[in-house]
Amino acid sequence: MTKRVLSGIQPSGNLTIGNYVGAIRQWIENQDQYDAYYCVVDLHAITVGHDPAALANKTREVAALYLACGLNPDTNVVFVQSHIPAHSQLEWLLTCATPLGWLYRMTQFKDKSAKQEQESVSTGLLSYPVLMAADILLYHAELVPVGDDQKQHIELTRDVAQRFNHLYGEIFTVPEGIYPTTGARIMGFDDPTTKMSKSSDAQKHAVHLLDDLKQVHKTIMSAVTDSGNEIVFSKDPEKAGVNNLLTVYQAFTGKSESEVMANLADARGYGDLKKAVAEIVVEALRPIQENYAELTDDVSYIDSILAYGAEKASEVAEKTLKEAQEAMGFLMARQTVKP
Ligand code: ATP
Ligand code: LTN
Repeated sequence: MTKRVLSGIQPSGNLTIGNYVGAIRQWIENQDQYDAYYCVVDLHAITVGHDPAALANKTREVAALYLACGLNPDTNVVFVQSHIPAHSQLEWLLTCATPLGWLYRMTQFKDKSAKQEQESVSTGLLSYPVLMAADILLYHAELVPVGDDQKQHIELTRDVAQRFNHLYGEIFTVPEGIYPTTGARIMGFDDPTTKMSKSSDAQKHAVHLLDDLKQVHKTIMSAVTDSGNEIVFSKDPEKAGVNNLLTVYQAFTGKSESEVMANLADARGYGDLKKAVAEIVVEALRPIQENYAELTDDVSYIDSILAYGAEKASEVAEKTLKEAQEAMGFLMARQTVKP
Protein backbone atom coordinates (compact mmCIF):
# COMPACT_ATOMS: atom_id res chain seq x y z
CA MET A 1 0.00 0.00 0.00
CA THR A 2 1.19 3.52 -0.78
CA LYS A 3 2.17 5.26 2.43
CA ARG A 4 0.56 8.53 3.45
CA VAL A 5 3.07 11.34 4.09
CA LEU A 6 2.68 14.85 5.48
CA SER A 7 5.15 17.64 6.17
CA GLY A 8 5.34 21.41 6.24
CA ILE A 9 7.52 24.48 6.67
CA GLN A 10 6.67 27.74 8.42
CA PRO A 11 6.62 30.92 6.32
CA SER A 12 8.64 32.64 9.02
CA GLY A 13 11.65 33.88 7.04
CA ASN A 14 13.63 33.11 3.92
CA LEU A 15 14.01 29.39 3.31
CA THR A 16 17.58 28.17 3.83
CA ILE A 17 19.63 25.32 2.46
CA GLY A 18 18.94 23.67 5.85
CA ASN A 19 15.21 23.58 5.03
CA TYR A 20 16.06 22.24 1.58
CA VAL A 21 18.42 19.49 2.67
CA GLY A 22 16.55 18.58 5.86
CA ALA A 23 13.03 18.61 4.47
CA ILE A 24 12.18 19.53 0.86
CA ARG A 25 14.81 17.34 -0.77
CA GLN A 26 13.45 14.25 1.04
CA TRP A 27 9.96 15.11 -0.19
CA ILE A 28 11.12 15.33 -3.78
CA GLU A 29 13.39 12.31 -3.81
CA ASN A 30 10.56 10.01 -2.81
CA GLN A 31 7.62 11.75 -4.39
CA ASP A 32 6.62 8.84 -6.63
CA GLN A 33 6.44 6.42 -3.72
CA TYR A 34 3.99 8.24 -1.50
CA ASP A 35 0.50 9.64 -1.20
CA ALA A 36 1.77 12.96 0.07
CA TYR A 37 0.45 16.20 1.59
CA TYR A 38 2.76 19.21 1.92
CA CYS A 39 1.53 22.35 3.59
CA VAL A 40 2.83 25.81 4.30
CA VAL A 41 2.23 25.98 8.05
CA ASP A 42 1.27 29.63 8.34
CA LEU A 43 -0.56 29.18 11.68
CA HIS A 44 2.79 28.13 13.15
CA ALA A 45 4.45 31.28 11.86
CA ILE A 46 2.45 33.52 14.21
CA THR A 47 3.70 31.84 17.40
CA VAL A 48 6.55 34.36 17.56
CA GLY A 49 6.17 37.99 16.45
CA HIS A 50 5.38 38.24 12.75
CA ASP A 51 4.72 40.98 10.21
CA PRO A 52 1.05 40.88 9.09
CA ALA A 53 1.94 42.82 5.94
CA ALA A 54 4.39 40.12 4.87
CA LEU A 55 2.64 36.88 5.90
CA ALA A 56 0.50 36.30 2.80
CA ASN A 57 3.36 36.88 0.36
CA LYS A 58 5.73 34.74 2.42
CA THR A 59 3.17 31.94 2.41
CA ARG A 60 2.90 32.09 -1.38
CA GLU A 61 6.70 32.28 -1.67
CA VAL A 62 7.22 29.12 0.38
CA ALA A 63 4.63 27.24 -1.71
CA ALA A 64 6.31 28.44 -4.92
CA LEU A 65 9.66 27.27 -3.56
CA TYR A 66 8.28 23.78 -2.90
CA LEU A 67 7.42 23.60 -6.61
CA ALA A 68 10.61 25.32 -7.77
CA CYS A 69 12.65 22.69 -5.90
CA GLY A 70 10.83 20.01 -7.90
CA LEU A 71 7.69 19.02 -6.00
CA ASN A 72 5.06 17.94 -8.51
CA PRO A 73 1.68 19.55 -7.71
CA ASP A 74 -0.14 17.02 -9.90
CA THR A 75 0.87 14.09 -7.73
CA ASN A 76 1.25 15.77 -4.32
CA VAL A 77 -1.32 17.82 -2.45
CA VAL A 78 0.19 21.27 -1.81
CA PHE A 79 -1.83 23.56 0.44
CA VAL A 80 -1.87 26.26 3.10
CA GLN A 81 -2.58 25.14 6.67
CA SER A 82 -4.90 28.05 7.54
CA HIS A 83 -7.10 27.29 4.51
CA ILE A 84 -8.26 24.18 6.34
CA PRO A 85 -10.06 25.21 9.57
CA ALA A 86 -9.93 21.59 10.76
CA HIS A 87 -6.27 22.11 11.78
CA SER A 88 -7.23 24.68 14.43
CA GLN A 89 -10.33 22.74 15.42
CA LEU A 90 -8.50 19.47 15.99
CA GLU A 91 -5.75 21.32 17.81
CA TRP A 92 -8.22 22.33 20.53
CA LEU A 93 -9.45 18.78 20.98
CA LEU A 94 -5.88 17.51 21.22
CA THR A 95 -4.85 20.36 23.54
CA CYS A 96 -7.39 19.11 26.04
CA ALA A 97 -5.88 15.64 25.84
CA THR A 98 -2.25 16.83 26.23
CA PRO A 99 -0.70 17.16 29.70
CA LEU A 100 0.95 20.55 30.18
CA GLY A 101 4.16 18.94 31.40
CA TRP A 102 4.71 17.36 27.99
CA LEU A 103 4.79 20.81 26.40
CA TYR A 104 7.06 22.44 28.98
CA ARG A 105 9.63 19.74 28.22
CA MET A 106 9.96 20.70 24.53
CA THR A 107 13.47 22.05 23.91
CA GLN A 108 12.29 24.28 21.07
CA PHE A 109 9.87 25.99 23.47
CA LYS A 110 12.64 26.42 26.03
CA ASP A 111 15.05 27.85 23.43
CA LYS A 112 12.61 30.15 21.67
CA SER A 113 10.95 31.41 24.85
CA ALA A 114 14.35 32.11 26.42
CA LYS A 115 15.10 34.50 23.56
CA GLN A 116 12.02 36.63 24.37
CA GLU A 117 10.83 38.84 27.20
CA GLN A 118 9.16 36.29 29.52
CA GLU A 119 6.05 38.49 29.75
CA SER A 120 5.50 38.37 25.99
CA VAL A 121 6.01 34.65 25.29
CA SER A 122 2.74 33.58 23.65
CA THR A 123 0.66 30.58 24.71
CA GLY A 124 0.84 29.60 21.04
CA LEU A 125 4.58 29.02 21.34
CA LEU A 126 3.87 26.49 24.09
CA SER A 127 1.00 24.74 22.33
CA TYR A 128 2.73 24.80 18.93
CA PRO A 129 3.60 21.05 19.01
CA VAL A 130 -0.09 20.22 19.53
CA LEU A 131 -0.95 22.14 16.36
CA MET A 132 1.79 20.18 14.61
CA ALA A 133 0.27 16.96 15.94
CA ALA A 134 -3.11 18.06 14.54
CA ASP A 135 -1.50 18.72 11.13
CA ILE A 136 -0.14 15.21 11.03
CA LEU A 137 -2.99 13.27 12.63
CA LEU A 138 -5.73 14.86 10.50
CA TYR A 139 -4.29 13.16 7.43
CA HIS A 140 -3.50 9.79 9.04
CA ALA A 141 0.09 10.37 7.94
CA GLU A 142 2.29 7.33 8.48
CA LEU A 143 5.53 9.11 7.66
CA VAL A 144 6.70 12.64 8.41
CA PRO A 145 9.90 13.70 6.60
CA VAL A 146 11.64 16.41 8.63
CA GLY A 147 15.07 17.50 9.87
CA ASP A 148 16.64 16.32 13.10
CA ASP A 149 15.39 19.25 15.19
CA GLN A 150 11.79 18.00 14.86
CA LYS A 151 12.40 14.58 16.48
CA GLN A 152 11.01 15.66 19.83
CA HIS A 153 7.85 17.10 18.20
CA ILE A 154 7.28 13.86 16.30
CA GLU A 155 7.64 11.89 19.53
CA LEU A 156 5.09 14.18 21.14
CA THR A 157 2.72 13.65 18.21
CA ARG A 158 3.01 9.90 18.71
CA ASP A 159 2.33 10.27 22.44
CA VAL A 160 -0.71 12.51 21.82
CA ALA A 161 -2.11 10.09 19.21
CA GLN A 162 -1.67 7.12 21.54
CA ARG A 163 -3.21 8.93 24.49
CA PHE A 164 -6.21 10.06 22.45
CA ASN A 165 -6.70 6.57 21.02
CA HIS A 166 -6.49 5.12 24.52
CA LEU A 167 -8.99 7.62 25.96
CA TYR A 168 -11.54 7.80 23.13
CA GLY A 169 -10.98 4.91 20.71
CA GLU A 170 -8.66 4.11 17.82
CA ILE A 171 -9.03 7.21 15.65
CA PHE A 172 -5.49 8.25 14.79
CA THR A 173 -2.62 6.60 12.93
CA VAL A 174 0.58 6.80 15.00
CA PRO A 175 3.16 8.40 12.65
CA GLU A 176 6.89 7.97 12.30
CA GLY A 177 9.47 10.65 11.54
CA ILE A 178 11.89 10.14 8.66
CA TYR A 179 15.18 11.99 8.67
CA PRO A 180 17.76 12.44 5.93
CA THR A 181 20.89 10.31 6.28
CA THR A 182 23.03 13.34 5.43
CA GLY A 183 22.26 16.91 6.35
CA ALA A 184 19.57 16.28 8.95
CA ARG A 185 21.03 19.26 10.81
CA ILE A 186 22.94 21.88 8.84
CA MET A 187 24.72 24.33 11.12
CA GLY A 188 25.09 28.11 10.82
CA PHE A 189 28.06 29.29 8.73
CA ASP A 190 28.72 32.06 11.26
CA ASP A 191 28.56 29.67 14.23
CA PRO A 192 28.80 25.93 13.53
CA THR A 193 27.53 25.11 17.01
CA THR A 194 24.01 26.43 16.28
CA LYS A 195 21.48 25.06 13.79
CA MET A 196 21.08 27.07 10.60
CA SER A 197 17.73 28.80 10.98
CA LYS A 198 15.66 30.90 8.60
CA SER A 199 14.54 33.26 11.34
CA SER A 200 18.09 34.30 12.29
CA ASP A 201 19.02 37.88 11.38
CA ALA A 202 22.73 37.28 11.84
CA GLN A 203 24.82 38.22 8.82
CA LYS A 204 26.62 35.31 7.14
CA HIS A 205 24.60 32.80 9.18
CA ALA A 206 22.67 31.12 6.39
CA VAL A 207 22.45 30.59 2.66
CA HIS A 208 18.88 31.21 1.55
CA LEU A 209 17.39 29.53 -1.50
CA LEU A 210 16.66 32.88 -3.13
CA ASP A 211 19.91 34.68 -2.20
CA ASP A 212 21.82 36.33 -4.98
CA LEU A 213 24.31 33.67 -6.14
CA LYS A 214 27.29 35.98 -5.60
CA GLN A 215 26.12 36.44 -2.02
CA VAL A 216 25.83 32.65 -1.64
CA HIS A 217 29.47 32.32 -2.67
CA LYS A 218 30.49 35.07 -0.24
CA THR A 219 28.58 33.59 2.71
CA ILE A 220 30.19 30.18 2.24
CA MET A 221 33.66 31.71 1.77
CA SER A 222 33.17 33.50 5.10
CA ALA A 223 32.22 30.31 6.99
CA VAL A 224 33.80 29.95 10.43
CA THR A 225 36.28 27.04 10.58
CA ASP A 226 39.19 26.49 12.99
CA SER A 227 42.84 27.43 13.26
CA GLY A 228 44.07 24.09 11.85
CA ASN A 229 44.15 22.87 8.27
CA GLU A 230 42.83 19.32 8.40
CA ILE A 231 39.88 18.58 6.09
CA VAL A 232 38.08 15.69 7.78
CA PHE A 233 34.58 14.62 8.75
CA SER A 234 34.73 14.84 12.53
CA LYS A 235 32.51 14.91 15.61
CA ASP A 236 35.13 16.98 17.47
CA PRO A 237 33.39 20.26 18.45
CA GLU A 238 36.61 22.09 17.48
CA LYS A 239 36.12 20.92 13.88
CA ALA A 240 32.36 21.65 13.70
CA GLY A 241 32.83 24.29 10.97
CA VAL A 242 34.80 22.01 8.65
CA ASN A 243 32.47 19.12 9.37
CA ASN A 244 29.49 21.31 8.44
CA LEU A 245 31.09 22.37 5.14
CA LEU A 246 31.80 18.73 4.29
CA THR A 247 28.24 17.78 5.24
CA VAL A 248 26.82 20.47 2.96
CA TYR A 249 29.06 19.22 0.16
CA GLN A 250 27.96 15.65 0.79
CA ALA A 251 24.27 16.55 1.02
CA PHE A 252 24.32 18.46 -2.25
CA THR A 253 26.34 15.89 -4.19
CA GLY A 254 24.76 12.75 -2.73
CA LYS A 255 28.23 11.18 -2.43
CA SER A 256 29.56 8.96 0.37
CA GLU A 257 32.07 10.32 2.89
CA SER A 258 34.96 8.56 1.18
CA GLU A 259 33.88 9.84 -2.26
CA VAL A 260 33.70 13.36 -0.84
CA MET A 261 37.21 13.02 0.58
CA ALA A 262 38.48 11.67 -2.76
CA ASN A 263 36.87 14.60 -4.61
CA LEU A 264 38.52 17.05 -2.26
CA ALA A 265 41.93 15.35 -2.21
CA ASP A 266 43.52 18.30 -4.04
CA ALA A 267 42.13 20.95 -1.69
CA ARG A 268 45.13 22.70 -0.12
CA GLY A 269 43.33 24.32 2.78
CA TYR A 270 40.02 25.62 4.02
CA GLY A 271 39.88 28.24 1.25
CA ASP A 272 39.82 25.49 -1.38
CA LEU A 273 37.25 23.52 0.60
CA LYS A 274 34.94 26.54 0.87
CA LYS A 275 35.34 27.26 -2.84
CA ALA A 276 34.36 23.69 -3.73
CA VAL A 277 31.32 23.81 -1.43
CA ALA A 278 30.28 27.23 -2.76
CA GLU A 279 30.44 26.02 -6.37
CA ILE A 280 28.29 22.97 -5.65
CA VAL A 281 25.68 24.99 -3.76
CA VAL A 282 25.55 27.80 -6.34
CA GLU A 283 25.01 25.29 -9.16
CA ALA A 284 22.27 23.54 -7.19
CA LEU A 285 20.47 26.80 -6.43
CA ARG A 286 20.69 28.18 -9.98
CA PRO A 287 17.92 25.97 -11.49
CA ILE A 288 15.75 26.39 -8.38
CA GLN A 289 15.94 30.16 -8.75
CA GLU A 290 15.18 29.93 -12.48
CA ASN A 291 12.14 27.73 -11.81
CA TYR A 292 11.02 30.09 -9.07
CA ALA A 293 11.19 33.12 -11.39
CA GLU A 294 9.16 31.28 -14.01
CA LEU A 295 6.56 29.99 -11.53
CA THR A 296 5.99 33.38 -9.95
CA ASP A 297 5.77 35.21 -13.25
CA ASP A 298 2.03 34.57 -13.11
CA VAL A 299 0.91 35.14 -9.49
CA SER A 300 -2.43 33.42 -10.01
CA TYR A 301 -0.76 30.12 -10.91
CA ILE A 302 0.46 29.39 -7.37
CA ASP A 303 -2.87 30.52 -5.92
CA SER A 304 -4.73 28.10 -8.16
CA ILE A 305 -2.47 25.22 -7.08
CA LEU A 306 -3.17 26.14 -3.45
CA ALA A 307 -6.92 26.37 -4.02
CA TYR A 308 -6.95 22.91 -5.60
CA GLY A 309 -4.73 21.59 -2.78
CA ALA A 310 -7.08 22.99 -0.13
CA GLU A 311 -10.02 21.22 -1.75
CA LYS A 312 -8.20 17.86 -1.73
CA ALA A 313 -6.80 18.32 1.79
CA SER A 314 -10.14 19.37 3.20
CA GLU A 315 -11.83 16.12 2.09
CA VAL A 316 -9.47 14.09 4.27
CA ALA A 317 -9.18 16.58 7.15
CA GLU A 318 -12.93 17.13 7.61
CA LYS A 319 -13.57 13.41 7.80
CA THR A 320 -10.93 12.83 10.47
CA LEU A 321 -12.08 15.84 12.48
CA LYS A 322 -15.64 14.49 12.54
CA GLU A 323 -14.40 11.08 13.67
CA ALA A 324 -12.45 12.69 16.51
CA GLN A 325 -15.43 14.85 17.55
CA GLU A 326 -17.75 11.85 17.54
CA ALA A 327 -15.27 9.78 19.52
CA MET A 328 -15.10 12.54 22.16
CA GLY A 329 -18.87 12.52 22.43
CA PHE A 330 -19.87 15.82 20.85
CA LEU A 331 -23.42 16.35 19.63
CA MET A 332 -22.79 16.43 15.90
CA ALA A 333 -24.28 19.26 13.83
CA ARG A 334 -26.98 18.04 11.43
CA GLN A 335 -27.34 19.08 7.77
CA THR A 336 -31.04 20.02 8.00
CA VAL A 337 -31.75 22.92 10.30
CA LYS A 338 -35.56 23.33 10.12
CA PRO A 339 -37.31 21.29 12.83
P1 ATP B 1 12.61 29.01 12.24
O1 ATP B 1 13.97 29.62 12.36
O2 ATP B 1 11.56 29.94 11.72
O3 ATP B 1 12.20 28.23 13.46
P2 ATP B 1 13.66 26.83 10.69
O4 ATP B 1 14.69 27.29 9.70
O5 ATP B 1 14.16 26.09 11.88
O6 ATP B 1 12.71 28.01 11.07
P3 ATP B 1 11.30 25.26 10.22
O7 ATP B 1 10.16 25.88 9.52
O8 ATP B 1 11.23 25.13 11.71
O9 ATP B 1 12.65 25.97 9.84
O10 ATP B 1 11.61 23.85 9.61
C1 ATP B 1 11.16 23.36 8.40
C2 ATP B 1 11.82 22.04 8.10
O11 ATP B 1 13.20 22.26 7.82
C3 ATP B 1 11.77 21.04 9.25
O12 ATP B 1 11.61 19.75 8.72
C4 ATP B 1 13.12 21.18 9.89
O13 ATP B 1 13.53 20.02 10.57
C5 ATP B 1 13.99 21.43 8.67
N1 ATP B 1 15.18 22.20 9.03
C6 ATP B 1 15.20 23.46 9.52
N2 ATP B 1 16.46 23.87 9.72
C7 ATP B 1 17.25 22.83 9.36
C8 ATP B 1 18.67 22.63 9.37
N3 ATP B 1 19.49 23.58 9.77
N4 ATP B 1 19.16 21.45 8.92
C9 ATP B 1 18.32 20.48 8.50
N5 ATP B 1 16.98 20.60 8.49
C10 ATP B 1 16.45 21.75 8.91
N1 LTN C 1 7.24 22.29 13.54
C1 LTN C 1 7.77 22.12 12.22
C2 LTN C 1 6.88 22.63 11.15
C3 LTN C 1 5.64 21.82 11.09
C4 LTN C 1 5.53 20.49 10.60
C5 LTN C 1 4.16 20.16 10.74
C6 LTN C 1 6.44 19.58 10.09
C7 LTN C 1 4.40 22.22 11.48
N2 LTN C 1 3.51 21.23 11.26
C8 LTN C 1 3.69 18.91 10.38
C9 LTN C 1 5.95 18.31 9.73
C10 LTN C 1 4.60 17.99 9.88
C11 LTN C 1 9.09 22.84 12.13
O1 LTN C 1 9.83 22.50 11.30
N3 LTN C 1 9.34 23.83 12.92
